Amino acid sequence: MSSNGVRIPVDDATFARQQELENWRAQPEETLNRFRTNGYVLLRGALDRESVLDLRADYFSRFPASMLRAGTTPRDGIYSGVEPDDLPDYGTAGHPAFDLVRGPAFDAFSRGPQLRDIAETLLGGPVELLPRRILRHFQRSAARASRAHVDWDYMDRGSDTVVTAWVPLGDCPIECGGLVYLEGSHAIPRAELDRLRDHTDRPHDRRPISNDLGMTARVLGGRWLWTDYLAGDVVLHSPHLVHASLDNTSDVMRLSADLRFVRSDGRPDERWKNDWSADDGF
Ligand SMILES: O=C(O)CCC(=O)C(=O)O
Repeated sequence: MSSNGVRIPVDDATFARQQELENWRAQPEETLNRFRTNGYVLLRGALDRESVLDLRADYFSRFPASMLRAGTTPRDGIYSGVEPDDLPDYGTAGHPAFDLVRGPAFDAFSRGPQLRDIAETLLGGPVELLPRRILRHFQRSAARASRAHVDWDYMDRGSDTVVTAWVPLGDCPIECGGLVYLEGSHAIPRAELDRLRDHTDRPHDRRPISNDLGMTARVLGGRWLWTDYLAGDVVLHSPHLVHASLDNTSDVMRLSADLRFVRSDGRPDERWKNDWSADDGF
């Protein structure tokens, strides 16, 4: 197991499964209770699986067919090992990720009533979807993933009545490198997070906490909470919960969206009011 190429010990001191909440639709109070207690809540089957897979197919069909393993479909999203030539940098103008987040299908998907209802349950009132919606695509060859961080460090110029919905766009078992949460970390005092920020591969950027997830868990305490996500699942987290992602070691490409909702009486961070572009600097 690794994240950004840095190995992580695979043992019970470092990893544990995320909590599941059966029949969450019938238990809005318990859903909220879990979210407040744990800083995240995993909701199985919250979205229509076929709609999720349609969006996956839409995205991967925008690449040259040579990027997909022969005999497979864009809906499968299986990497051939051939990196397309002549693509703009990831998520910048002209790249499929840049175009997808500006298109009507992605817009309708992210504005669907299911996600809004869940966000309203968790934030306790009407919500607005923040326009800056990030699409993430990680494939095996890259050894690239998200460093340990809290969302608040990227959006601290607005109110913190915010919830992030992390939406896997396709099945995402652990070998595809999904999102992991550091158990109980929403309660860790900020000064303790700050102590780790020197131990990073990006010393010029004070927002990530560390690229070394094993060390992060040892120093801060808690285990990395993982699960095998299925298309249709959504996991929601507090802006103060430490999270990261793992390297994809599978041929199945990881595609996901992070969508953020702010309570309507809160003030959105100005930087999140425009469509995402990977070079927007935020
Ligand atoms: O998908 C990832 O690798 C990171 C996502 C994330 O940081 C988030 O949803 O807040």
